[in-house]
Amino acid sequence: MTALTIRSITIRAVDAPMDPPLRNSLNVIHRAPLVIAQVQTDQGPCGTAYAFAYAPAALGPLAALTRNLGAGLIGREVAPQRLWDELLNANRLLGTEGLVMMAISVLDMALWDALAKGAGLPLARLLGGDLSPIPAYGSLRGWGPAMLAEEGGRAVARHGFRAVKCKLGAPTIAGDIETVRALREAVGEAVDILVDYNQGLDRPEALRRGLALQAEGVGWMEEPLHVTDDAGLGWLSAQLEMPVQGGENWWGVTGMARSLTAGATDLCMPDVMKMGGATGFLRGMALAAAHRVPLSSHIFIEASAHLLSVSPLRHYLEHLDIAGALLHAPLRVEGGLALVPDAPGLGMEWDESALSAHAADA
Ligand code: SMN
Ligand code: MG
Repeated sequence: MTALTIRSITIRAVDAPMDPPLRNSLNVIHRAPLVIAQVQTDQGPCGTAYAFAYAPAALGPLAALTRNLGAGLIGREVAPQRLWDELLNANRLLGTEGLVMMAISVLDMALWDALAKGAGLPLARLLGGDLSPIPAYGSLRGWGPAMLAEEGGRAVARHGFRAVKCKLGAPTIAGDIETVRALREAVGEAVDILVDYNQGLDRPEALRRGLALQAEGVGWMEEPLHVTDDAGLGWLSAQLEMPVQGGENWWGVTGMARSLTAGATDLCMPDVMKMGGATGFLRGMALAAAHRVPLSSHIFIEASAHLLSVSPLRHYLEHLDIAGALLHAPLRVEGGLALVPDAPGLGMEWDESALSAHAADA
């Protein structure tokens, strides 16, 4: 295969509705502000990927930063691992967390997409994996017993999930238990229930709620404490038989290494955007395997499906689709398994009319 070189990089911003909205104990996310990168090569293949800016206020700055960093790559070979190291090193003084890492990630994923398209292979195959379907769980968007029971029952019936995840963090333990029982009633005994606190508890409350949830047979307790409280998370996991899950807010391999070394979590679920794209995620998967910590993904279902196909200690793909409405063919899940698309690259084809309908100035 001849080398690909970067001719141009186009950055677009879209601000689509999050439908239905994502609710958790802290807020409701109504919008999906996405930055979309397109890497056009001189040889023809064009790679693409997206980043999730989270807040509309961050959309313009993230698009501008991605555009500016991308401008420095024009004329270079599509060599994502080499360019990743260069970008990280070049931004050491600015700092490589937050928007900087998010911008590097979306460029990195688009470069990998171009490389795999150039090779005529799905990314999973380019990385040495295969297209075996990946176990997925349904990540629910609602809040409270009634909404979650309805959504959970529908998700299991539609996609055949063997596990579903809901957000917790009601004012009292009784409120959380009520939610878990309503969901159990809707999904049945055979489906694992996973719960997510989005860093909302303090240590004593996390232990109290953890013991109560464990008695309900909950499969994991996600982000019970602040992401930086490695000592507290390690302490909690030693008290509970139910696994403590976390990692979606680790920044890069360095952030992940710090928590894993501290024994802060039984299970992990790094986020491909906060890890630094496919390159950062690949390095993180090796780190998790060395620590013997099973690894799941966090949102970004399209890239994660390919990456999990080469994960040594693969657990679950989180199925929470934030870009599907903008694609011709969203990632499919059947019988609780995510199907890795048999198409070159990541297998994402944008629906240009949907992108235009939600285009944002940035
Ligand atoms: C989550 C966080 C941010 C965006 C979407 C979802 C959540 C999860 O913590 O684990 O799904
Ligand atoms: Mg979470």
